[in-house]
Amino acid sequence: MNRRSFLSTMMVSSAGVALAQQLKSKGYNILFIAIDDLNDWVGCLGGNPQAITPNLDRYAREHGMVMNKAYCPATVCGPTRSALLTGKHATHTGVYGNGQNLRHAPKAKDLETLPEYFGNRGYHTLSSGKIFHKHGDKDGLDEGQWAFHEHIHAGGSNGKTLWEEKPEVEGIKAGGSPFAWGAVEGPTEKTKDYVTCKWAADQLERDFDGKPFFLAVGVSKPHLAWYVPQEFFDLYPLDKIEQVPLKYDDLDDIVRADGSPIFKPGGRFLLAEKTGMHKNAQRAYLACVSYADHCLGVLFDALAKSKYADNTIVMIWGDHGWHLSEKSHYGKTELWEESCRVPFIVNVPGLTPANVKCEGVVNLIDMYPTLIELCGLSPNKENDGRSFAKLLANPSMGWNEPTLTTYQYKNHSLTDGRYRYTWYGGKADGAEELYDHSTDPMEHTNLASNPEYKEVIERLKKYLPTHHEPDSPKNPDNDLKKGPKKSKEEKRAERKKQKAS
Ligand SMILES: [Ca+2]
Ligand SMILES: [Ca+2]
Repeated sequence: MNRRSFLSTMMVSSAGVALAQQLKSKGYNILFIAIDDLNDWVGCLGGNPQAITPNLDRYAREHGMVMNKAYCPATVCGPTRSALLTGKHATHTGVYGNGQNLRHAPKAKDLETLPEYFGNRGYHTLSSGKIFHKHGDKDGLDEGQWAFHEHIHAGGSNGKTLWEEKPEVEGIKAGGSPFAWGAVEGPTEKTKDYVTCKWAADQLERDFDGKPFFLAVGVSKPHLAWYVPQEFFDLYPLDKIEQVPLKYDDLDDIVRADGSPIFKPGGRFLLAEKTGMHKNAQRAYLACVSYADHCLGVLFDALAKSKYADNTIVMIWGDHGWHLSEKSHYGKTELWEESCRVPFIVNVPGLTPANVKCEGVVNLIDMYPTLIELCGLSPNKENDGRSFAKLLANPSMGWNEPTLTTYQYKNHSLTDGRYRYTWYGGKADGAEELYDHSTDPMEHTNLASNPEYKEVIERLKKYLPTHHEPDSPKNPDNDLKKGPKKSKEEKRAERKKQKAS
């Protein structure tokens, strides 16, 4: 143990003793920052050493604690956000897919969501950008505005496209969001995430009638499509990009009982492969990560200068991971580490030591009960997660209970910080995967059929959910992706209203 970590251990032990007292005296505000589809390609997370993220890195170094083993409750936007915002796993709500709006799910619609919980208990709640998943609904676009006292639809618009790349091969479909990228005309200050972060920065100059605030900010990149200003592509010269190593046979050992493979290479992977665009795609993702980081810098600077700097809890999280060719896959959805692990940085002034990496296993669904405990509210009995407030005060304590990530009905993955165990009860008749991260961090060797690991599997299996709520109804109005059509006058009036507020 070097001197620095010894001192930080001393500091956190005393913090642990005084946890309850310290928290009661604070009256914290909350800054809740979601970054859509950001994986661990962030400097301080170490997922890709090429990532240029000076603002997130500086925030972690000076203020935040990096939760190095943080996992999402589900590996797609809608279900992971539904779970962490309602505090309930998909297995209890039946919200397993992006087409299901929690507001129409019988087991989710009456739950008090995280912002409502704070809003109903003395907090002023406000948001902009994607916090809840968006759904077209009969009354228009439902982006969770009902959960906040104030919600501003994300503004800004990217300028015209300067150049773009869109890998195309006849007969191969990418699937999902457009697999395309390129540079848009600046200035960066006019683009969506910058406008959102600037809006949030401006809120920190307000008073909230003496109430604490819950400010939620949703950053949209690096979600596809990867269009950001040229300056962010310029950070990564294409010929300097170090491509993720390919392992073509990696899926061969993930098989059904009859030995047939469960997975095949994804459409986006095949497009990148056939067009020779792996480097281009990975560069574009990195450019979007740096763009998101740049926009967040505006918010971090504003917080540091504001009167709320010392009494605001900050939680910065990505909603799930993202594969960039690992397991022959570009995207989220499946239950491997690259999809399940998320960036998560936490600052609780007076409690969390800065510049510390915490190896305790946490899940984003744990944020709800943790924020409740940190802010001294009474617990919500409906919460599935467990508060990690103690861990924040004492980041080296033992904490590694296996945590759950779900993808669709009856497919689950558990990790305890060393092993990842996955069970495909819905997808492949109970087929399994087991990886040992102490020797195989990229999950290349499936140990599930190796008898030496029988006990490990038996131990982890006990944590699989016992209840599987059937799929909740698909949102009947989901094809109204953007809500009913609006006239030019209506749109203009809306913009005016947003500007004024
Ligand atoms: Ca997402
Ligand atoms: Ca493999």
